[in-house]
Amino acid sequence: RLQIENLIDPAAIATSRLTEGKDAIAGLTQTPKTLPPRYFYDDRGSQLFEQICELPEYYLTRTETAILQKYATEIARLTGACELVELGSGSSTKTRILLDAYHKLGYPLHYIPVDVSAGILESSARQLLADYTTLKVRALASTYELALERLAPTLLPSRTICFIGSTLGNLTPSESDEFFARIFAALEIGEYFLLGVDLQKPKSVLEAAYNDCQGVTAAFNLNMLQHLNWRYDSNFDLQNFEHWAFYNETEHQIEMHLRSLRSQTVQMRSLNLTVEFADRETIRTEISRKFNLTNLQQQLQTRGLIPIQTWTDTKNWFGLLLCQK
Ligand code: AVI
Repeated sequence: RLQIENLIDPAAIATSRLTEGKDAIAGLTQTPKTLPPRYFYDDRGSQLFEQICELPEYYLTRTETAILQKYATEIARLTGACELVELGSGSSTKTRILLDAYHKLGYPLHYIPVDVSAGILESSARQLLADYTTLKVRALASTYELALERLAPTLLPSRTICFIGSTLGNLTPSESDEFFARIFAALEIGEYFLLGVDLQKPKSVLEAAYNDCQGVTAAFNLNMLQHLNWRYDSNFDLQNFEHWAFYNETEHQIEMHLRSLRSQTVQMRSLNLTVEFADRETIRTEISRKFNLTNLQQQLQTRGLIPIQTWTDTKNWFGLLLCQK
């Protein structure tokens, strides 16, 4: 019942080695400096992210889970029997709520988790198969782009592509437009897109979520430098940087930065790059956009993904949208 495909094939890996690090070079040689959030997720970073999801201040995971628990049956009734594709499936924890709902309605369970981390993909798929005896899994170790291009025709009456956890917020507006176009292209008319997003709310709540008391988010942010040290044979001294996160009210986004605590020079040997930092200069490591539901619904509609139902929690902190092509 388990099929695992690695779409990050040898040819693609060979090409990615050649281009590997280009994004880091581009980000660190521009002003202001940036680094792509993908560098958060080495093994330690992925563990720290799981810890973030449990933090009292980080309401996102808890709130989305509660919405899913309340409305999963309604979602399953609306879509009917369908194949579930999940982009960025990670540990697949929240997906279980959906699988339970489809199972209770007597629908067959076909699940296609997509994740760049083959390790977590395989272990969570095996665990799911042990727990759901009728489940069929086709796990794709892949980027979202490749996976969306390679979805085979579904054997069930419909398909739902799930993109939950507010990962959309980590894409810039132009990247999300491009992403929606890819979703549209991957769906047949009448098929579904389930999207979970974090919503605009008071600055104090948002800033607390990215500046937790235990310092887990700070460790997650700083770990990016550790990751770059081993990946690119670099010598970032973590003592010389600090975590800085704030809500940019004009752009409606949390920005995470790493701030240099002195003027310093860093060598990134395998990239052949020397990076100079002024005292207090920052590297922006992530944006996390906070959405207005009406604007987002309009944007999806424009992209041909028609929102047919939207659910939120009692505080209107998080939104779950079911769209249909
Ligand atoms: C993965 N993503 C939705 C998280 C977020 O909230 O934007 C990443 C994160 N960054 C800091 N804390 C969590």
